[in-house]
Amino acid sequence: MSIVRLSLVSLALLVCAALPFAAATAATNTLTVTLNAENNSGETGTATLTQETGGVQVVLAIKGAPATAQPAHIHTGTCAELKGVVYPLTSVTNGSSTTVVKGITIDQLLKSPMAINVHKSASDLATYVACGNIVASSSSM
Ligand SMILES: [Cu+2]
Repeated sequence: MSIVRLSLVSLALLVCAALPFAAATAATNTLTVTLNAENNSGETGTATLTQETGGVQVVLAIKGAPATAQPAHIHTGTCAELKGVVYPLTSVTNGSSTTVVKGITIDQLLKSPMAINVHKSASDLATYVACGNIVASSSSM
C-alpha cells in the first residue's frame, strides 16, 4: 500500500520534472537562413531548412543567379571565416537548389557555427557569390 503510494508520488514528480525540459528542448522544424551577396555578385536569397524524418531538406532560392550551375555547401565556421565543407548541396541552377541532407537535424546544425555558401562556378570555387550563417531565428525559440 505505502509502496504503491510512494510510486505514484515518484511518478508525479518525474512527470513534473520532465515537462519543462521537454518544452525547452522542442525540436526546430523549420529555419530560414538569409543569403547575402558576396563579391558584388548581386545574388541574394534564402535557404529554407525543413526537418524531415530522415534528414533536413535545404531549399535555396536566389535572385540574380545565372543559368550556370553554382556549387553550394554547408560549411563549418561563419561567412566571415568559412572552414571546411561538411555537407555538399545540389548546385544552384537558375537560382534554385533542393537537397535532403540525410541523417542530421536542424538542431544539430545549430549547435556549432555553420554557414551555407554558394560559389561562382565549378571552375571558380574560390569566388563566393552568396553566404548566410545558420543561426536560430527568434520565432523558433
Ligand atoms: Cu562551399
